[in-house]
Amino acid sequence: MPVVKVCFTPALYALYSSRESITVVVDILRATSAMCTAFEHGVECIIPVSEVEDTYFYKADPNCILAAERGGRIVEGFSYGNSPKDYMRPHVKGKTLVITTTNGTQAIEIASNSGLILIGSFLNLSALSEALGQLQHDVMILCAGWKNRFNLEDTLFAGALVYRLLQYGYSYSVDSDAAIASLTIYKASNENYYKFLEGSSHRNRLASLNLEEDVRFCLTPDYTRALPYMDGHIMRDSRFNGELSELIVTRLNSAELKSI
Ligand code: 3SL
Repeated sequence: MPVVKVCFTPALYALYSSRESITVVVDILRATSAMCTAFEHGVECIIPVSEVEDTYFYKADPNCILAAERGGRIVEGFSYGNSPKDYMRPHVKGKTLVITTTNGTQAIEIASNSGLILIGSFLNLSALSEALGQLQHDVMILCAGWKNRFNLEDTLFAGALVYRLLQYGYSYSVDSDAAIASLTIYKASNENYYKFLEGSSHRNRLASLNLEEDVRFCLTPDYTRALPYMDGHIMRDSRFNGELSELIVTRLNSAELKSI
C-alpha cells in the first residue's frame, strides 16, 4: 500500500526526501496556483527559477514571458508576478513562462532530486488526486511555507489531498504525525478555507497588498484539470493521458536513480 507523507517546510525536506517518491510541491498562495492557472490558459511550458537574475537568460526570447515576485510584489522592471490573474489573458497562449517567486520556485528547486515532481493546488485538487490514485506510488507533499516557516494554507491543502488519497478508494496509507496533523487541520476547516485562514499570516500579508481576490481564487477547488510535472528543469502539463505514468515508470526505475 503506498504511503503519503507531508513535509511542512523546505527546511525539513532533507529528513523526508526520497528519490523513490513522487513529490507534490505546494505553494497555495500563490505560486503553484498561478502555475496551474497559466496552464489552464494555454501556457506551453513553465521554467521555474530560483533567482531573479536567472530569468535574464531568457530575456531575448520573444516566446518567453518573464515573471518575478518577491514578498508578494512584482519585482521592479517586470510586468508579470505571481498573481493567477496575470495568466488569465489570451496572449499567454503558447508562451513559455519563466518565473521566480519567494518560496514556490525555491521549493521546486529543493525537490529536484525526487523521482518525480508534480505541482499541486486547490485549483487542480481532483485532477491531482485522481492521477496519484492511478499511479499508486509513495507520495511526499512538500509545503513551500514562507521562508522555511510553516504556513497554514499549504498544510490545509496537504490535508485535503491526504484526505482524498485515504478516503476516495485510492488505497493510500499514512505513517507519520505530519500527515495526520494536516488531515486534522483540513477536517477542522469544514472546507470553508477562506474563513479558516482568517488569522493566517500570508492571507493577511496579501490582504495588506490588496490581493484578497487572489486569495479567494487560489482557494477554489477544481478550476482546472491541469496536471503540471517537472520534466528536467521544464514544467509541462500532463492531462494524465498515460504520459505521466510512463514518465514515472521510466524515472523511478532508471539505473541512474537506483544507483545513487
Ligand atoms: O512564496 C511564493 O512563492 C509566493 O507564492 C508568495 S506570494 O503569494 O506571491 O506573496
